[in-house]
Amino acid sequence: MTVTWTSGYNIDEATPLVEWAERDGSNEYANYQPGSLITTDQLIKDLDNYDIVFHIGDLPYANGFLSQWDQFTSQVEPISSVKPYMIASGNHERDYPNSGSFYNTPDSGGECGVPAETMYYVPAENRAKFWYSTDYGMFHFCIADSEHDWREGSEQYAWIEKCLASVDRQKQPWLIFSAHRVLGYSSNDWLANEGAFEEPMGRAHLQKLWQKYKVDIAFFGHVHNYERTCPIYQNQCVNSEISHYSGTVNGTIHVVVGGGGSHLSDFTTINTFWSLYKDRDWGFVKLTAFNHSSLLFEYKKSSDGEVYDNFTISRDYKDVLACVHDGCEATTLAT
Ligand SMILES: [Fe+2]
Ligand SMILES: [Mn+2]
Repeated sequence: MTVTWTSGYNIDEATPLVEWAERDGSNEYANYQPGSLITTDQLIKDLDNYDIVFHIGDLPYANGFLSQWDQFTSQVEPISSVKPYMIASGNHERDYPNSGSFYNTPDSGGECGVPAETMYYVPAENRAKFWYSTDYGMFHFCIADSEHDWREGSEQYAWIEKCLASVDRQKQPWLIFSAHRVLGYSSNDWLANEGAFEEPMGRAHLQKLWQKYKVDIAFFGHVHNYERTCPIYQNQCVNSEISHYSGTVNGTIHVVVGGGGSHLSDFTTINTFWSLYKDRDWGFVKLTAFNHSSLLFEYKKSSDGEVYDNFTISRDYKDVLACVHDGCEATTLAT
């Protein structure tokens, strides 16, 4: 089965590619979404070749203008009418001062998540807390909500641990974590300027869970570009392979896939050792699990639908169970 990922449908105003993002050619509110059409069109073209889509937050950037939701839902309808169209909560769906969002910013224009959680179904226990798990084929997905507190001790942290711990990797060997904001790694310039290469407090709280439960890939958006890291454990690259992983991978691969269409984000000039591939362009990722032991990851540009970055993982169940680094309890033969 195959999964398609993207986040942020919007525009770089400098690009000559397209001038607006409305399918009917009408004027664009805030001229913010032109780049989204090429991503949408590639996904429509490939419709017969994937089973489910994850659009991980910042969908129409309606920011309180509901006509933008009408435009967006119509734009993606050729996809969402025939495939599960799974979303995550982004700052532009949820955040507003004093509304309970983790970030006290006005980014949702007062929507506070209501249109998003009403229009799109997700199997969350409480849709106002937009985190959920779902099994699909050979994948187990834990979709977190970066707009609500995820730190250790929070309700969401307990849920994330429960979600990761509950996977039966004989049935779902491919374990995927995702959230809108970059809680893992990004070489984006503003995150680099803050010195952390992530949202503050992301890794500090969640890395031990990704490690303990052996998350294969963590996907993030919010930063509007594409980037893939080496397999990481405790801030270190733990596998020197770049494109064909076999056996125990040893760490989690982090992917920023935020180039769904919004204005693009620049990378820092700092050389981040864990970064294997960067692209400041619109694009999306396609995951294909051929079976329980073989996975293909492809990053495609929205402009031409061609693959620009890819890797494979080949491994057995025993490789998933293998102890890595300090991940298993220390034992001795003493009785
Ligand atoms: Fe965004
Ligand atoms: Mn965002």
